[in-house]
Amino acid sequence: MTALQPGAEGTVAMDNLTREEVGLATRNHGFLLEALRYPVTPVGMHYLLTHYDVPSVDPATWTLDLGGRVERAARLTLDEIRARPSVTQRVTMECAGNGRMGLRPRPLSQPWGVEAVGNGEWTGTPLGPLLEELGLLDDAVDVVFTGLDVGVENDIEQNYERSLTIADALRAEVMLVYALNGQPLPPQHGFPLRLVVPGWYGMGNVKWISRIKVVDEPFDGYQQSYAYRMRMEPDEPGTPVSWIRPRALMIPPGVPEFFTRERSIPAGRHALQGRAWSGFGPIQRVEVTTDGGVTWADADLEPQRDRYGWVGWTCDWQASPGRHQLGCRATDGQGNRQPIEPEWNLGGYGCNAVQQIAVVVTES
Ligand SMILES: Nc1nc2c(c(=O)[nH]1)N[C@H]1C(S)=C(S)[C@@H](COP(=O)(O)O)O[C@H]1N2
Ligand SMILES: [Mo]
Repeated sequence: MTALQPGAEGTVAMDNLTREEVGLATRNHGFLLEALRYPVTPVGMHYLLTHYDVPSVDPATWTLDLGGRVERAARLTLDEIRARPSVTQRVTMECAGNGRMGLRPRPLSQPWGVEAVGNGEWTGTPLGPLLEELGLLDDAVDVVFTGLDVGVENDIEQNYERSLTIADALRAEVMLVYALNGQPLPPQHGFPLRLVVPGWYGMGNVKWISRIKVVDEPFDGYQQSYAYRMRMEPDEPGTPVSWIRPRALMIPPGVPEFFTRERSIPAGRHALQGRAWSGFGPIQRVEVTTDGGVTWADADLEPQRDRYGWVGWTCDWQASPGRHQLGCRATDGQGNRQPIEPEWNLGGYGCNAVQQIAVVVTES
């Protein structure tokens, strides 16, 4: 591996945001916490993360190349893909770096608060049957998805590329997607075709796919074998980032001050509400604190409509005058519960510490 460049994974900062982080943050927006009110996130409010540039794609000439360790390679047009069996799923997508800004020292990358999430209604065709039709050869190991976008990371020029093992690629929920919330994919979300891997952090959902290649050795591309690894030191191999850890978010109550975003709300009874999700299993429990984590109350959960989509929760709050520190935490079906403090790792991945919201309650 080449030496680390400033801004490559493995460089950190303590205090003020750098110019580069702010530059990334103006391109890659989070969603708006008040948009938690919508069961399906409106397209323009879904978070956005693009490593390089949105590529220019001509739908008239675009094709998807399928090949490698298969019996029958194929080339499909968008119309041919759309003519295949279609499925629509609500899936909560979250960037693996969500929550990164809570770390000290702070890994230098896209500086996410807690807003790198959205619950989209994705329409596409299941990947598994398509791979079966191609005829996977016995020595097939990984399926590599190549995006049309090109850039440089850690001195390496590359197309954005990620792989799935054959077993992961054949999961029934994994799909090739051409529509979001009933509209053709917008350019920034991967037009004309992207991968959606329900339950996994965002990096696996390759946008602007133009090639799917089955390979007979574990794929070792940059985004697979170097980036998106849980590790403490740059020269450790680490473990791959995959399933989304549990998280609950709350619609910040009351009204914000313009610049500080500090909240104020009149004393009285308020219904706190939000959403929770986890890749590991259905949400079992959401707890709410209004005293900075001293006491926790159980929120009421809506039935979980979609296995990989978020679930709504509400919790009554009798707000008394003064300053209050609000928070919420989710526990999933495998017993994973959000920590109060994020666990540090070099890339700043999987930082699912509880969201904290300071609210000033005024005399009503
Ligand atoms: N081709 C390509 N696919 C990509 C990316 C990218 O930069 N290029 N970013 C990944 C990351 S890190 C995330 S979090 C999600 C974001 O998807 P969205 O922008 O549609 O929300 O896309 C993933 N797929
Ligand atoms: Mo991401």
